[in-house]
Amino acid sequence: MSFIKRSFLLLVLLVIIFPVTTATKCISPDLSAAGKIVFHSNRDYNDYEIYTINIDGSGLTQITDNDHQDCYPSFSPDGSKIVFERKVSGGSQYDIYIINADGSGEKNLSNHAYCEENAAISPDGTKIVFQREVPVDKEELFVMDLDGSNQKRITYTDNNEWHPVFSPDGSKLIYAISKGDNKNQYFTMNLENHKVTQITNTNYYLRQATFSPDGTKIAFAANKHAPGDLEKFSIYIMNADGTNVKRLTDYPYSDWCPVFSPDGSKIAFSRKVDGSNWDIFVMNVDGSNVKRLTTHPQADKWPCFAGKPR
Ligand SMILES: [Ca+2]
Ligand SMILES: [Ca+2]
Ligand SMILES: [Ca+2]
Ligand SMILES: [Ca+2]
Repeated sequence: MSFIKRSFLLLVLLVIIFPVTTATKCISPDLSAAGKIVFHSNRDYNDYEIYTINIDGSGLTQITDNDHQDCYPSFSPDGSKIVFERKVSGGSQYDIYIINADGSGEKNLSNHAYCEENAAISPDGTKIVFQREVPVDKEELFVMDLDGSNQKRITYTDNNEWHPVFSPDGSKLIYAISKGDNKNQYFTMNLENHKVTQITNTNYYLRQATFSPDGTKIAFAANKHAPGDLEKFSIYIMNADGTNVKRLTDYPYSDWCPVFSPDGSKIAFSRKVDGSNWDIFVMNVDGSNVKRLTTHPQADKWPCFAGKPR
């Protein structure tokens, strides 16, 4: 056997014995779900339902169909499940639900008299972080297992903690704290020691921050270009430590809720296209090549990619 053949065999054996481990511990996305975006819409002119669509705008699929408000969906990392929040018809508060991406197996995970919102699944697919409106203390962050068990409260403050999402390696959360000044500042929490680090200190309002898949950047919506105007948000990007803030979109109405594609090359977001109608858009990560994926006159909002759970 030649040296080259022996070396190749050795390499194959090494890969079999020591599989390449990714630094992020992410589960490989299901290829059938790759590029899919989940969002909520009231395009049936009733209450909100959950839908999915492909990144090229094809394959629109309705996932839920009921009289309840189903909204703010997030994919699991493998694209097989969707978490979302529901306010039942006639109800006054939300619960966190999970459903299979084909619409089967729906389950109420929080089933609690307080309002639970903004659920996001961890990159290893085992935990869900969410916010619960705890009376007196206002919004607090909780984590639970994917079946709703082991609910644990992880913040105890007089401020509102909200919109939590995991970092791509699952080691920390990024989330907003609102101190009643109508601005929001973003913080990270190390999930091992619960150390909290403030990463923004702005005089403008920001919301919906999310890490890039490699953890080096944070995309968010903000009105830095029009402080005080809550009708004029754009998509921005910054380094993970809060430095080097750059504006990516420039539109007369609001752009909200940026999310990275699993390969980090694209950002999907929702845009208020004409002052009332919202649609789902996708662009390159540098803000170029903006493409509209939905065109329905009703609201289409809150995109999230399969393979990058918010
Ligand atoms: Ca509904
Ligand atoms: Ca509830
Ligand atoms: Ca709080
Ligand atoms: Ca629309």
